[in-house]
Amino acid sequence: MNSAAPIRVIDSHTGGEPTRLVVTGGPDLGPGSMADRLAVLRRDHDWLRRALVNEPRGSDVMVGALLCEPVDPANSSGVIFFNNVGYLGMCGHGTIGLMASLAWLGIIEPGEHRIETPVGVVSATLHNAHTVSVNNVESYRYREAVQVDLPGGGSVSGDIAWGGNWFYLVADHGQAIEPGNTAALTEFAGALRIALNRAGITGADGAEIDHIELFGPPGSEAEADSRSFVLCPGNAYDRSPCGTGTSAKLACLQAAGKLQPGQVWRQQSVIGSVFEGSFELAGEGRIRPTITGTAYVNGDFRLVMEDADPFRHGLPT
Ligand code: PYC
Repeated sequence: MNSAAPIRVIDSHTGGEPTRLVVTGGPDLGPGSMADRLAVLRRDHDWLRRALVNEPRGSDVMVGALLCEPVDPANSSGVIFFNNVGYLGMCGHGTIGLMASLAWLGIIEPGEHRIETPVGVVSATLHNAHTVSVNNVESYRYREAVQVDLPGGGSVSGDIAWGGNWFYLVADHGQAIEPGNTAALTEFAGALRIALNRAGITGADGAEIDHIELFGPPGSEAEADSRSFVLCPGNAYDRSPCGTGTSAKLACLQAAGKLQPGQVWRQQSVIGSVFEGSFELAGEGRIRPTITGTAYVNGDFRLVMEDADPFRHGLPT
């Protein structure tokens, strides 16, 4: 027997990184904040995350998003992001994809929109059908030059920063940040993340550092200031320059006195897509980053979940 679930999704990609947005048919998570609703989604409806982003319907690189009614009606929407292994506090490329998808549906017009996320309210400006600037959550460098020993010998030094997720940012790693080297980069960054966790090195309040960001020179200096490789928690690498990762990078540049408020930083991803970032000072060593990128809608469909299909809710993670 076939049963079509009334769950409609819009697919988009931001600089090559996909976002799959549930626009209707998601579960009722109650009237709480996005952080409260994330807890309900995680506890009672994790099947939706798996159905959307895990194989056989999804893939490791897919980021899912659930569109929610905002708590404050003055805000345009709420959103909860997730991936193949769990939930994200905030997602920069996903917010750009969300805005492009809502514009494609005719739900929002160009201009500024406030969006509730589990880690706070962000504002996003839709410039045209594809180009979006995200004024992200306050970001900061938490620790500077933290040394980590690698399992095969040697060590690296990197900064720990918050940009809406926790990042360990490394420049001096000896790896080539090139599209043909993603398998080796994934292995290196994965080993680094394990080493960090084993050494008990965390973000503030013991938070797990689940994103690793490696930097190198840009493909061409005319295109960007730097090229990066970002390993996400589920071991997929970000095809975009990573909005929260670029926010963490801006916080480190500011803390090191290498970038001034309003100055533009062009961050290139390992596949060559570019985000532009700048910041305002937010006090107490924090910045408010703005990240600009482009997204395109590339799918609009309803999920089908056949009762007889043992994997209708995705493979378990
Ligand atoms: O753009 O912030 C981002 C992001 C986080 C994980 C994947 N993309």
